[in-house]
Amino acid sequence: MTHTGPFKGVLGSDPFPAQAGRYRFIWSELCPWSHRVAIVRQLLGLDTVISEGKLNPVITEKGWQFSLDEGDQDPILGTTYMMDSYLKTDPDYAGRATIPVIIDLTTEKIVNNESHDLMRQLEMNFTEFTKPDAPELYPEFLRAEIDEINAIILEEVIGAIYQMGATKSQDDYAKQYAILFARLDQLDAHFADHDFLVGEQLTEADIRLYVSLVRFDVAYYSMYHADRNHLYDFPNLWPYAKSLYKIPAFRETTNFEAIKKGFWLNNHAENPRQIVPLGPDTSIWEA
Ligand SMILES: N[C@@H](CCC(=O)N[C@@H](CS)C(=O)NCC(=O)O)C(=O)O
Repeated sequence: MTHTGPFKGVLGSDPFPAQAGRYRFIWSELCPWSHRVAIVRQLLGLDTVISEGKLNPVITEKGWQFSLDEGDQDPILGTTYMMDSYLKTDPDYAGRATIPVIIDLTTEKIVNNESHDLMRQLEMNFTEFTKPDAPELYPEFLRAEIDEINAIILEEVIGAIYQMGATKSQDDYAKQYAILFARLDQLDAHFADHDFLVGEQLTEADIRLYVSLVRFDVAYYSMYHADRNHLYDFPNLWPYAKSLYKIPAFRETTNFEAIKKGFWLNNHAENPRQIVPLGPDTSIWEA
């Protein structure tokens, strides 16, 4: 965690000390990168310490907008677009205003805009504020294994899915499809006799996998043609995903309607008619 640059501050270290009420987490339920930070925040009980602002999952021509709030403004920051905070942090900023971010309310500037950093900083630097029964999501004795599986998930699950969505080459699509389903089959076999990805406990690796699994049937299966089978067809991966969904921090941050709207309405090339599918039936997650 030795990043530099205007958006690479470290929460919980000078000049951004861990403090209750000082920071605001900005995200959208559509976004898997946001979702993983949202789960960490709630799982650790930091939702009482760090407030949240939610953006509309449907992006506008001016980027992410606070149109779920009255007056189309974040009630604390008074801003309309995510870009407003990027420009407040760096007036010359010319890149994309991505989410998630955490904002320092004393300056209304962004501390950090990288979900990997935000997860780790909350896990490791806010321990004085975490609830007493909070899980240790990146325990020292499992770190090597967690790092290894995180890299695999990034490349062979999320990475393969996004490449399948982006490529214009049939061969490349087929290659990524093979990588993705080989990995999902391997994970399915793993969960035949394990409850978690690493060790005997919930870790951040499970959170990173969950945010892809929960989007699989409602978005990736049809939009990115990740369609060899549904998530619910896997004998072990499906019960594993549902067991995570039973945990309030996972379930309460999962909004299938927002995910569907975001994926289907933000991808004009894939969905030129702008219809949001009514299926699949997501009530099966509750069973
Ligand atoms: N590296 C970033 C990536 C975040 C990201 O790609 N966010 C997407 C939404 S899921 C975004 O804000 N895209 C807006 C844009 O590209 O304009 C992270 O993991 O935090």
